[in-house]
Amino acid sequence: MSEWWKEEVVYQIYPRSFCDSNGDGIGDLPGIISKLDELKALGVGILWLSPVYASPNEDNGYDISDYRAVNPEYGNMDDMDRLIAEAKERGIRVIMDLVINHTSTAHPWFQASRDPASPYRNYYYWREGTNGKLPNNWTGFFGGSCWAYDDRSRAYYLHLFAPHQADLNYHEPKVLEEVKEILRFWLDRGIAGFRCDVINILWKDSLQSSPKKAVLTGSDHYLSLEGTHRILREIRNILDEYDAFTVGETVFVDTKQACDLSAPERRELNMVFGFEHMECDQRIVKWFKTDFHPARLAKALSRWQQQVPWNTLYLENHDQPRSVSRFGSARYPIHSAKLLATMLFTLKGTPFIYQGQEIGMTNFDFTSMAQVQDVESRNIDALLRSWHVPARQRWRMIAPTSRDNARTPMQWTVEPQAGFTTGTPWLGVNGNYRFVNYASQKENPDSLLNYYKQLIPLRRGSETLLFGSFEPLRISDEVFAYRRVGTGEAYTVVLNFSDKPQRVPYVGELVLSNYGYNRYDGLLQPCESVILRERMDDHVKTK
Ligand code: TEU
Ligand code: CA
Repeated sequence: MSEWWKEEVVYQIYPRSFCDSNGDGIGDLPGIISKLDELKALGVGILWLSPVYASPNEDNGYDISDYRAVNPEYGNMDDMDRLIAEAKERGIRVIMDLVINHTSTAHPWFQASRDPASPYRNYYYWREGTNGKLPNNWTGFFGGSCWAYDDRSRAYYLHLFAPHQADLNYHEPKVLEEVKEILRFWLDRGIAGFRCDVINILWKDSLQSSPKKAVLTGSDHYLSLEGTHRILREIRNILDEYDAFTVGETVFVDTKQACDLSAPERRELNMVFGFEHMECDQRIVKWFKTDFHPARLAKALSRWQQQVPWNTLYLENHDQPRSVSRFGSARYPIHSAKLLATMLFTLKGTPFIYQGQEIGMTNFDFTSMAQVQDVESRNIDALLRSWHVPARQRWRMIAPTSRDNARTPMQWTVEPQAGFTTGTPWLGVNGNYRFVNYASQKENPDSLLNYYKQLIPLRRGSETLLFGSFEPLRISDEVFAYRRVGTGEAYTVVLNFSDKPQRVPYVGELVLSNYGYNRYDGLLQPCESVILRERMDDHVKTK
């Protein structure tokens, strides 16, 4: 099997918010096709589409009602075929989101399963509560219980996410057989692989109650269990027939579990998304934001770099606030966005760009819950309200962490609605599009976008940046420095996360500074990042 996915850069598209071709305010497949030249120019080799399947959109496509149909809001199967073909012409592979932990409750399987006599009954977890109580005490990812009652069934069904996302029951062997056919359906159309949604929680070993936990009571019954490993190996057999690629979204994994899920010899996933570095600014996941400490981010990343053979490198996706708002300096936003990009493309692993990250899109400018659509934010808001938390306080907790921060429409131009649509966008456009937009950055040689266009070929053209080993040099709240060592050469990357100049002892020939400098003397400007190169023969060991 070739490992083609190691050298590529992935670009994640959230279709609803990327580009609207017909003025209905919703991004679509023809819109994506119209931007393929831009993606090619950026240097992207893989496009990951968040779900475009038929869906009632309770969770914007992560609630699928037909795995073999394109959501008409986004286009039709011809558009999908055209996207795959046009991307291929430009050397870009398309991967899809595979959401198989749950289906929409609108899916025909679920609708049939509501009848206790149906052959589909066992596709889901139906349980009667005992003595008017819920079947167990588990809590869901979006807050509250994960059981919903269905009158027609006179029973509860399990949903680890929203009530409209019913968990599939993999104890029923037919479920995996269905999934395999869905995989073949898309692989035969030319899809190059899948990003696998919450893939490490498929197998539930039992539905017993669990000891109460701060986050997610019950998770000991489904996190990365042997049953899941077995399913992943079966799926991999099919993927290997097509030389296809998988990246697993794996929740609550440590480096050991990440290795178990992605080690090549185990033949499960090719790589996984860990979350530890994304939790470095959150005390209780999602709910309270504390200050960002660069050392915590660097420490988490370093540990993963050293302990996991091949990483995903990401700072954003459709579930996370924008990286420049989170990890960047308010005084030096552009330099810090470039610094973060420097880090993204010089660590070891496959880099993922989330749409808009390459132009430094920021968190939304919404001022109240009324502008938010995300089901997770709305659930958390309702839960906090039920605890009598005042509205202002609720907003202060939700605004910085809401998933809608990442979902505002892509900012293409200075035209109304940022050129995303000629109609009314489904979610508000950030007012800063007048100065944060693709078109103006394309023209400006010093822009973030053009900095990405320098970094991507730099990584691609260097065996050392692609495959060299990783060694941390310094981890502090001011400076994160590390070395990538290859044959005959080494790169030293120095990132000054602070707003103050920093003197550092590292040496080497300057390859790239995010200030555009062509001289380096060991003194870094605020939020300056440098990539230095040394040939091994003139290599002097530095600390
Ligand atoms: O996310 C899984 C997941 O862990 C998230 O719920 C995460 O806890 C939260 O969003 C962090 O803010 C995946 C998808 O990426 C997400 O969009 C879906 O809502 C979810 O699965 C259910 O399919
Ligand atoms: Ca549209």
